[in-house]
Amino acid sequence: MQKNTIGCDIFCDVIDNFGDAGVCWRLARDIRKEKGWNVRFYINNLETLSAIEPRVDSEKVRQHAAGIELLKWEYAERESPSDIVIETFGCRIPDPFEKRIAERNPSPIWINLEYLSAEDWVEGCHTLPSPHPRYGTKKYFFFPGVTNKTGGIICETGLNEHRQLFKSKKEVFLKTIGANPESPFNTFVFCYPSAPLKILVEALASDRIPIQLLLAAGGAGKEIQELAKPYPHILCVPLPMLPQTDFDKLLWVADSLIIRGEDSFARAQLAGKPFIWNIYPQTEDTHIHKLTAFEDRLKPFYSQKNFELLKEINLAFNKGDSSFIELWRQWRDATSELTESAAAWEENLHSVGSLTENLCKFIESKLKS
Ligand code: TRH
Repeated sequence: MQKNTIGCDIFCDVIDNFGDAGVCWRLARDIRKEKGWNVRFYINNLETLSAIEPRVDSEKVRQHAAGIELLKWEYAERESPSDIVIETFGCRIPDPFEKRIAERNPSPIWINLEYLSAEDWVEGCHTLPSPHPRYGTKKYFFFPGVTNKTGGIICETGLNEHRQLFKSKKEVFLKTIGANPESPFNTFVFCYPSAPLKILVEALASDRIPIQLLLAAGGAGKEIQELAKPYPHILCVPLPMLPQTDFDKLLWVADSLIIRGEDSFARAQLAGKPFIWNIYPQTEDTHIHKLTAFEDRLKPFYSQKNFELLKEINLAFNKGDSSFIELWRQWRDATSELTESAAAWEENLHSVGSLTENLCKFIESKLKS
Protein backbone atom coordinates (compact mmCIF):
# COMPACT_ATOMS: atom_id res chain seq x y z
CA MET A 1 0.00 0.00 0.00
CA GLN A 2 1.25 3.47 -0.88
CA LYS A 3 1.84 6.04 1.83
CA ASN A 4 0.23 9.51 1.53
CA THR A 5 -2.52 8.12 -0.66
CA ILE A 6 -6.11 8.54 0.47
CA GLY A 7 -7.27 5.56 2.47
CA CYS A 8 -10.76 4.12 2.15
CA ASP A 9 -12.35 1.45 4.35
CA ILE A 10 -15.27 -0.53 2.98
CA PHE A 11 -17.39 -2.66 5.29
CA CYS A 12 -19.22 -5.60 3.77
CA ASP A 13 -21.63 -7.64 5.86
CA VAL A 14 -22.69 -10.70 3.88
CA ILE A 15 -26.29 -11.47 4.85
CA ASP A 16 -27.11 -14.04 2.19
CA ASN A 17 -26.43 -15.02 -1.41
CA PHE A 18 -23.78 -13.17 -3.42
CA GLY A 19 -25.11 -9.65 -3.81
CA ASP A 20 -23.67 -8.05 -0.68
CA ALA A 21 -20.17 -9.23 -1.52
CA GLY A 22 -20.82 -8.67 -5.23
CA VAL A 23 -21.81 -5.00 -4.96
CA CYS A 24 -19.12 -4.12 -2.38
CA TRP A 25 -16.33 -5.92 -4.19
CA ARG A 26 -17.22 -4.34 -7.52
CA LEU A 27 -17.14 -0.94 -5.85
CA ALA A 28 -13.84 -1.66 -4.09
CA ARG A 29 -12.19 -2.77 -7.33
CA ASP A 30 -13.51 0.23 -9.19
CA ILE A 31 -12.44 2.78 -6.56
CA ARG A 32 -9.00 1.22 -6.54
CA LYS A 33 -8.79 1.33 -10.34
CA GLU A 34 -10.28 4.78 -10.88
CA LYS A 35 -8.83 6.67 -7.93
CA GLY A 36 -5.83 4.61 -6.82
CA TRP A 37 -6.96 4.99 -3.18
CA ASN A 38 -5.68 2.50 -0.62
CA VAL A 39 -8.77 0.36 -0.16
CA ARG A 40 -9.20 -1.81 2.92
CA PHE A 41 -12.08 -4.23 2.70
CA TYR A 42 -13.57 -5.62 5.91
CA ILE A 43 -15.80 -8.64 5.34
CA ASN A 44 -17.48 -11.21 7.57
CA ASN A 45 -17.63 -13.98 4.96
CA LEU A 46 -14.58 -14.64 2.83
CA GLU A 47 -16.01 -17.85 1.41
CA THR A 48 -18.78 -15.99 -0.40
CA LEU A 49 -16.35 -13.45 -1.79
CA SER A 50 -13.89 -16.15 -2.90
CA ALA A 51 -16.72 -17.82 -4.86
CA ILE A 52 -16.88 -14.81 -7.19
CA GLU A 53 -13.25 -13.70 -6.86
CA PRO A 54 -10.70 -16.50 -7.34
CA ARG A 55 -7.86 -14.19 -6.25
CA VAL A 56 -9.27 -14.30 -2.71
CA ASP A 57 -8.19 -17.09 -0.37
CA SER A 58 -11.12 -17.90 1.91
CA GLU A 59 -8.73 -19.17 4.63
CA LYS A 60 -6.63 -16.04 4.96
CA VAL A 61 -7.94 -13.57 7.50
CA ARG A 62 -5.67 -10.84 6.16
CA GLN A 63 -4.46 -10.67 2.57
CA HIS A 64 -4.11 -8.55 -0.56
CA ALA A 65 -6.12 -9.29 -3.69
CA ALA A 66 -6.67 -7.15 -6.80
CA GLY A 67 -4.70 -4.34 -5.15
CA ILE A 68 -7.10 -4.30 -2.18
CA GLU A 69 -6.28 -5.14 1.42
CA LEU A 70 -8.79 -7.65 2.73
CA LEU A 71 -9.41 -8.15 6.42
CA LYS A 72 -11.79 -10.35 8.32
CA TRP A 73 -14.46 -8.28 10.07
CA GLU A 74 -12.93 -8.91 13.53
CA TYR A 75 -9.91 -6.81 12.62
CA ALA A 76 -12.10 -3.73 12.87
CA GLU A 77 -12.01 -4.24 16.65
CA ARG A 78 -8.41 -3.02 16.66
CA GLU A 79 -7.65 -1.23 13.38
CA SER A 80 -7.77 2.55 12.91
CA PRO A 81 -10.17 4.20 10.48
CA SER A 82 -8.86 5.55 7.19
CA ASP A 83 -9.74 8.94 5.62
CA ILE A 84 -12.98 7.49 4.27
CA VAL A 85 -15.26 4.87 5.79
CA ILE A 86 -17.98 3.32 3.65
CA GLU A 87 -20.45 1.10 5.41
CA THR A 88 -22.76 -0.68 3.04
CA PHE A 89 -26.47 -1.43 3.20
CA GLY A 90 -26.77 -0.05 6.73
CA CYS A 91 -24.48 -2.71 8.20
CA ARG A 92 -23.49 -2.00 11.82
CA ILE A 93 -19.74 -1.62 11.98
CA PRO A 94 -18.11 -2.73 15.27
CA ASP A 95 -18.48 -0.31 18.21
CA PRO A 96 -14.75 0.19 18.90
CA PHE A 97 -14.27 1.19 15.25
CA GLU A 98 -17.18 3.63 15.39
CA LYS A 99 -15.65 5.15 18.53
CA ARG A 100 -12.33 5.59 16.75
CA ILE A 101 -14.11 7.23 13.82
CA ALA A 102 -15.55 9.75 16.26
CA GLU A 103 -12.15 10.35 17.87
CA ARG A 104 -10.15 10.70 14.66
CA ASN A 105 -8.93 14.15 13.72
CA PRO A 106 -9.63 15.04 10.97
CA SER A 107 -12.91 13.17 10.97
CA PRO A 108 -13.19 10.51 8.30
CA ILE A 109 -15.81 11.04 5.61
CA TRP A 110 -18.35 8.47 6.69
CA ILE A 111 -20.74 7.09 4.10
CA ASN A 112 -23.63 4.70 4.33
CA LEU A 113 -24.04 3.26 0.85
CA GLU A 114 -27.64 2.16 0.54
CA TYR A 115 -29.51 -0.34 -1.64
CA LEU A 116 -30.24 0.47 -5.26
CA SER A 117 -33.78 1.67 -5.75
CA ALA A 118 -35.69 3.68 -8.35
CA GLU A 119 -38.32 4.88 -5.85
CA ASP A 120 -39.04 8.64 -5.75
CA TRP A 121 -38.15 9.13 -2.07
CA VAL A 122 -34.56 8.08 -2.76
CA GLU A 123 -33.85 11.37 -4.56
CA GLY A 124 -34.86 13.34 -1.44
CA CYS A 125 -32.60 11.33 0.89
CA HIS A 126 -29.55 11.01 -1.35
CA THR A 127 -26.41 12.58 0.29
CA LEU A 128 -28.29 13.67 3.43
CA PRO A 129 -26.16 13.70 6.58
CA SER A 130 -27.25 11.99 9.75
CA PRO A 131 -25.49 12.46 13.10
CA HIS A 132 -24.40 9.32 14.94
CA PRO A 133 -26.81 8.88 17.90
CA ARG A 134 -23.99 8.58 20.45
CA TYR A 135 -21.04 10.43 18.98
CA GLY A 136 -22.71 13.02 16.79
CA THR A 137 -20.28 12.28 13.95
CA LYS A 138 -21.84 12.91 10.53
CA LYS A 139 -22.64 9.97 8.32
CA TYR A 140 -23.87 10.63 4.78
CA PHE A 141 -26.48 8.51 3.05
CA PHE A 142 -25.48 7.74 -0.49
CA PHE A 143 -28.11 6.15 -2.70
CA PRO A 144 -27.41 4.28 -5.91
CA GLY A 145 -30.17 4.90 -8.41
CA VAL A 146 -31.14 5.40 -12.01
CA THR A 147 -31.82 9.15 -12.10
CA ASN A 148 -29.65 12.27 -12.09
CA LYS A 149 -30.66 13.06 -8.53
CA THR A 150 -29.15 9.80 -7.22
CA GLY A 151 -25.71 8.19 -7.20
CA GLY A 152 -26.22 6.06 -10.33
CA ILE A 153 -24.92 2.51 -10.71
CA ILE A 154 -21.35 1.30 -11.03
CA CYS A 155 -20.27 1.54 -14.63
CA GLU A 156 -16.55 1.00 -15.09
CA THR A 157 -14.62 3.17 -17.53
CA GLY A 158 -14.25 1.33 -20.83
CA LEU A 159 -17.14 -1.06 -20.18
CA ASN A 160 -18.77 -0.38 -23.56
CA GLU A 161 -15.51 -0.76 -25.46
CA HIS A 162 -14.95 -4.03 -23.65
CA ARG A 163 -18.42 -5.20 -24.67
CA GLN A 164 -17.88 -4.19 -28.31
CA LEU A 165 -14.54 -6.01 -28.44
CA PHE A 166 -16.13 -9.10 -26.94
CA LYS A 167 -18.62 -9.42 -29.83
CA SER A 168 -16.09 -11.22 -32.01
CA LYS A 169 -15.33 -13.65 -29.17
CA LYS A 170 -18.92 -14.66 -28.50
CA GLU A 171 -18.76 -18.08 -30.18
CA VAL A 172 -15.49 -19.04 -28.56
CA PHE A 173 -16.85 -18.00 -25.18
CA LEU A 174 -20.04 -20.03 -25.64
CA LYS A 175 -17.94 -23.09 -26.46
CA THR A 176 -15.74 -22.48 -23.41
CA ILE A 177 -18.74 -22.58 -21.11
CA GLY A 178 -20.04 -25.75 -22.77
CA ALA A 179 -22.85 -24.07 -24.72
CA ASN A 180 -23.81 -24.50 -28.36
CA PRO A 181 -22.59 -21.44 -30.30
CA GLU A 182 -25.17 -22.15 -33.05
CA SER A 183 -28.18 -21.89 -30.77
CA PRO A 184 -30.75 -19.46 -32.26
CA PHE A 185 -31.88 -18.13 -28.86
CA ASN A 186 -29.98 -17.93 -25.58
CA THR A 187 -31.48 -16.96 -22.25
CA PHE A 188 -29.31 -16.44 -19.20
CA VAL A 189 -31.10 -17.51 -16.02
CA PHE A 190 -30.02 -16.38 -12.55
CA CYS A 191 -33.09 -16.48 -10.33
CA TYR A 192 -34.05 -17.47 -6.79
CA PRO A 193 -35.10 -21.05 -6.01
CA SER A 194 -38.40 -19.48 -4.88
CA ALA A 195 -39.11 -18.30 -8.45
CA PRO A 196 -41.92 -20.10 -10.32
CA LEU A 197 -39.62 -22.63 -11.96
CA LYS A 198 -42.35 -25.03 -13.06
CA ILE A 199 -44.23 -22.18 -14.72
CA LEU A 200 -41.04 -21.00 -16.40
CA VAL A 201 -40.32 -24.43 -17.88
CA GLU A 202 -43.97 -24.85 -18.86
CA ALA A 203 -43.74 -21.54 -20.73
CA LEU A 204 -40.61 -22.64 -22.59
CA ALA A 205 -42.14 -26.05 -23.29
CA SER A 206 -45.34 -24.66 -24.78
CA ASP A 207 -43.41 -22.07 -26.80
CA ARG A 208 -41.82 -24.94 -28.80
CA ILE A 209 -39.05 -22.66 -30.11
CA PRO A 210 -35.57 -24.12 -29.50
CA ILE A 211 -33.94 -22.30 -26.63
CA GLN A 212 -30.61 -22.59 -24.87
CA LEU A 213 -30.69 -21.80 -21.16
CA LEU A 214 -27.44 -20.63 -19.62
CA LEU A 215 -28.07 -21.63 -16.03
CA ALA A 216 -26.05 -19.63 -13.53
CA ALA A 217 -24.37 -21.36 -10.62
CA GLY A 218 -25.89 -20.44 -7.28
CA GLY A 219 -29.26 -19.86 -8.95
CA ALA A 220 -31.99 -22.42 -9.45
CA GLY A 221 -30.19 -24.16 -12.30
CA LYS A 222 -30.40 -27.75 -11.05
CA GLU A 223 -34.14 -27.59 -10.51
CA ILE A 224 -34.72 -26.04 -13.94
CA GLN A 225 -32.55 -28.67 -15.62
CA GLU A 226 -34.53 -31.44 -13.96
CA LEU A 227 -37.88 -29.92 -14.95
CA ALA A 228 -36.74 -29.37 -18.55
CA LYS A 229 -35.60 -32.97 -19.09
CA PRO A 230 -38.70 -34.09 -21.04
CA TYR A 231 -38.31 -31.27 -23.60
CA PRO A 232 -35.55 -31.76 -26.16
CA HIS A 233 -35.94 -28.23 -27.55
CA ILE A 234 -34.89 -26.77 -24.18
CA LEU A 235 -31.13 -27.11 -24.02
CA CYS A 236 -29.81 -26.58 -20.50
CA VAL A 237 -26.24 -25.51 -19.89
CA PRO A 238 -25.34 -25.55 -16.19
CA LEU A 239 -22.58 -23.05 -15.61
CA PRO A 240 -19.76 -23.01 -13.10
CA MET A 241 -19.45 -19.95 -10.89
CA LEU A 242 -17.57 -17.47 -13.04
CA PRO A 243 -15.27 -14.80 -11.63
CA GLN A 244 -17.10 -11.50 -11.26
CA THR A 245 -14.75 -9.99 -13.84
CA ASP A 246 -16.28 -12.42 -16.39
CA PHE A 247 -19.89 -12.23 -15.25
CA ASP A 248 -20.93 -9.66 -17.87
CA LYS A 249 -19.94 -12.02 -20.67
CA LEU A 250 -22.83 -14.29 -19.69
CA LEU A 251 -25.19 -11.36 -20.22
CA TRP A 252 -23.56 -10.25 -23.45
CA VAL A 253 -23.94 -13.65 -25.15
CA ALA A 254 -27.61 -13.97 -24.25
CA ASP A 255 -30.63 -12.68 -26.18
CA SER A 256 -32.67 -12.25 -23.04
CA LEU A 257 -32.02 -12.46 -19.32
CA ILE A 258 -33.59 -13.46 -16.06
CA ILE A 259 -31.57 -11.83 -13.29
CA ARG A 260 -32.07 -11.09 -9.61
CA GLY A 261 -30.89 -9.14 -6.56
CA GLU A 262 -28.99 -5.93 -7.12
CA ASP A 263 -25.68 -6.41 -8.89
CA SER A 264 -26.87 -8.70 -11.69
CA PHE A 265 -29.86 -6.37 -12.06
CA ALA A 266 -27.53 -3.39 -12.51
CA ARG A 267 -25.32 -5.30 -14.93
CA ALA A 268 -28.31 -6.40 -16.99
CA GLN A 269 -29.25 -2.76 -17.48
CA LEU A 270 -25.73 -1.95 -18.62
CA ALA A 271 -25.74 -4.93 -20.97
CA GLY A 272 -28.68 -3.37 -22.85
CA LYS A 273 -30.59 -6.65 -22.99
CA PRO A 274 -34.26 -7.35 -22.25
CA PHE A 275 -34.55 -8.83 -18.80
CA ILE A 276 -37.02 -10.13 -16.28
CA TRP A 277 -36.05 -9.05 -12.77
CA ASN A 278 -36.55 -11.68 -10.09
CA ILE A 279 -36.50 -9.12 -7.31
CA TYR A 280 -35.30 -10.10 -3.82
CA PRO A 281 -38.51 -10.97 -1.97
CA GLN A 282 -39.43 -8.76 0.99
CA THR A 283 -42.35 -8.67 3.40
CA GLU A 284 -45.53 -6.67 2.74
CA ASP A 285 -44.81 -6.65 -1.00
CA THR A 286 -42.14 -3.98 -0.53
CA HIS A 287 -40.23 -5.58 -3.40
CA ILE A 288 -43.23 -5.21 -5.72
CA HIS A 289 -43.30 -1.46 -5.03
CA LYS A 290 -39.60 -1.32 -5.88
CA LEU A 291 -40.21 -3.27 -9.05
CA THR A 292 -43.04 -0.94 -10.11
CA ALA A 293 -40.95 2.15 -9.36
CA PHE A 294 -38.18 0.84 -11.57
CA GLU A 295 -40.57 -0.06 -14.39
CA ASP A 296 -42.10 3.40 -14.30
CA ARG A 297 -38.67 4.88 -15.05
CA LEU A 298 -38.50 2.73 -18.17
CA LYS A 299 -41.82 3.88 -19.60
CA PRO A 300 -40.51 6.59 -22.00
CA PHE A 301 -38.17 4.07 -23.61
CA TYR A 302 -40.79 1.47 -24.55
CA SER A 303 -43.81 1.38 -26.83
CA GLN A 304 -47.08 1.34 -24.89
CA LYS A 305 -47.62 -2.32 -25.85
CA ASN A 306 -44.15 -3.46 -24.80
CA PHE A 307 -44.28 -1.44 -21.62
CA GLU A 308 -47.51 -3.21 -20.61
CA LEU A 309 -45.92 -6.53 -21.50
CA LEU A 310 -42.81 -5.74 -19.45
CA LYS A 311 -44.94 -4.88 -16.43
CA GLU A 312 -47.15 -7.92 -16.77
CA ILE A 313 -44.39 -10.45 -17.29
CA ASN A 314 -42.30 -9.13 -14.40
CA LEU A 315 -45.28 -9.18 -12.09
CA ALA A 316 -46.31 -12.66 -13.20
CA PHE A 317 -42.80 -14.01 -12.63
CA ASN A 318 -42.41 -12.43 -9.23
CA LYS A 319 -45.89 -13.47 -8.11
CA GLY A 320 -45.68 -16.95 -9.62
CA ASP A 321 -48.71 -16.39 -11.80
CA SER A 322 -49.44 -18.83 -14.63
CA SER A 323 -50.19 -15.93 -16.98
CA PHE A 324 -46.40 -15.99 -17.43
CA ILE A 325 -46.83 -18.91 -19.84
CA GLU A 326 -48.67 -16.87 -22.48
CA LEU A 327 -46.68 -13.71 -21.73
CA TRP A 328 -43.38 -15.49 -22.35
CA ARG A 329 -44.30 -16.18 -25.98
CA GLN A 330 -45.13 -12.49 -26.51
CA TRP A 331 -41.93 -11.50 -24.71
CA ARG A 332 -39.79 -13.76 -26.85
CA ASP A 333 -41.56 -12.58 -30.04
CA ALA A 334 -40.83 -8.96 -29.12
CA THR A 335 -37.12 -9.57 -28.43
CA SER A 336 -35.74 -7.26 -31.09
CA GLU A 337 -37.99 -4.30 -30.14
CA LEU A 338 -37.32 -4.92 -26.45
CA THR A 339 -33.58 -4.96 -27.13
CA GLU A 340 -33.80 -1.58 -28.85
CA SER A 341 -35.59 -0.13 -25.83
CA ALA A 342 -33.17 -1.74 -23.40
CA ALA A 343 -30.26 -0.25 -25.35
CA ALA A 344 -31.88 3.20 -25.25
CA TRP A 345 -32.32 2.85 -21.47
CA GLU A 346 -28.70 1.79 -21.13
CA GLU A 347 -27.55 4.86 -23.05
CA ASN A 348 -29.70 7.08 -20.85
CA LEU A 349 -28.11 5.55 -17.73
CA HIS A 350 -24.71 6.85 -18.78
CA SER A 351 -25.98 10.41 -18.36
CA VAL A 352 -26.36 9.69 -14.62
CA GLY A 353 -22.64 8.85 -14.43
CA SER A 354 -21.07 5.93 -12.65
CA LEU A 355 -21.72 5.40 -8.96
CA THR A 356 -17.98 5.25 -8.32
CA GLU A 357 -17.40 8.58 -10.03
CA ASN A 358 -20.37 10.23 -8.29
CA LEU A 359 -19.48 8.82 -4.89
CA CYS A 360 -15.80 9.75 -5.11
CA LYS A 361 -16.67 13.26 -6.30
CA PHE A 362 -18.98 13.67 -3.32
CA ILE A 363 -16.32 12.38 -0.92
CA GLU A 364 -13.65 14.63 -2.41
CA SER A 365 -15.88 17.68 -2.00
CA LYS A 366 -16.28 16.79 1.70
CA LEU A 367 -12.54 16.12 2.14
CA LYS A 368 -11.81 19.64 0.84
CA SER A 369 -14.39 21.41 2.98
O1 TRH B 1 -27.01 -13.16 -5.08
P1 TRH B 1 -28.04 -12.09 -5.13
O2 TRH B 1 -29.41 -12.52 -5.03
O3 TRH B 1 -27.73 -11.07 -3.99
C1 TRH B 1 -28.49 -10.28 -3.18
C2 TRH B 1 -28.52 -10.75 -1.80
O4 TRH B 1 -29.61 -11.60 -1.63
C3 TRH B 1 -28.52 -9.62 -0.86
O5 TRH B 1 -28.76 -10.00 0.44
C4 TRH B 1 -29.47 -8.57 -1.30
O6 TRH B 1 -29.19 -7.47 -0.48
C5 TRH B 1 -29.23 -8.16 -2.73
O7 TRH B 1 -29.27 -9.29 -3.57
C6 TRH B 1 -30.26 -7.17 -3.19
O8 TRH B 1 -27.90 -11.29 -6.51
P2 TRH B 1 -26.94 -10.17 -7.08
O9 TRH B 1 -27.11 -8.88 -6.34
O10 TRH B 1 -27.19 -10.12 -8.49
O11 TRH B 1 -25.48 -10.68 -6.81
C7 TRH B 1 -24.87 -11.74 -7.48
C8 TRH B 1 -23.38 -11.49 -7.58
O12 TRH B 1 -22.71 -12.68 -7.95
C9 TRH B 1 -23.02 -10.46 -8.63
O13 TRH B 1 -21.98 -9.63 -8.19
C10 TRH B 1 -22.51 -11.29 -9.79
C11 TRH B 1 -21.87 -12.44 -9.06
N1 TRH B 1 -21.72 -13.67 -9.84
C12 TRH B 1 -20.47 -13.96 -10.38
O14 TRH B 1 -19.52 -13.21 -10.21
N2 TRH B 1 -20.35 -15.11 -11.10
C13 TRH B 1 -21.39 -15.96 -11.36
O15 TRH B 1 -21.19 -16.97 -12.04
C14 TRH B 1 -22.67 -15.61 -10.82
C15 TRH B 1 -23.84 -16.50 -11.08
C16 TRH B 1 -22.79 -14.47 -10.06
